[in-house]
Amino acid sequence: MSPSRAERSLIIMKPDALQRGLVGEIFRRFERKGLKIVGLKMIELEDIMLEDHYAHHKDQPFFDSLKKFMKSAPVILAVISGINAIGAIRLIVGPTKGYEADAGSIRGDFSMSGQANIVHASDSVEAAEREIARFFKPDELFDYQKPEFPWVYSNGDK
Ligand code: 3AN
Repeated sequence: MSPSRAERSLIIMKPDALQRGLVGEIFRRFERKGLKIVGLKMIELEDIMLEDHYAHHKDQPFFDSLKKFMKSAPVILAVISGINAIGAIRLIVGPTKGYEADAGSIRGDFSMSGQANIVHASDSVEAAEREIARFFKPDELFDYQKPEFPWVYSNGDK
């Protein structure tokens, strides 16, 4: 796969993002970067979704607490697209533990926690496509042109 292919990432704005009024701030950071919102919804997560989404953590001691936290308020799900979007979004989000994340990243600026860390972002193209399919039907995802596109990318990026 070419490293410069357009990619999509599943973003989850976690219960702490909603409770702390950070939803607009998070979207602002993705939008001003030049990324494109192509899907959006608000849901309450259920155990079955979380057991699938966090299957890699099912044997961890924090798994029950993680599920409880993720169900403690609704979440906002977004699909965000762009060339090289997966890596770019992970940098904007920062590493898992907020207290270790660089200032300037979402977790670095707003989280002191390993669990309440504001936002989930897909960590690979394969994971992203799996995660998007878990939460969005094909007709809930949109394809549209943004006039700023030629100013965000240059020919070499495509
Ligand atoms: P990331 O969200 O940075 O990709 P993962 O996939 O390792 O990190 O972890 C998924 C979620 O599980 C984290 N966002 C966090 O909410 C929770 N989590 C991970 N590690 C811990 C931990 N040591 N204690 C509590 N919760 C954790």
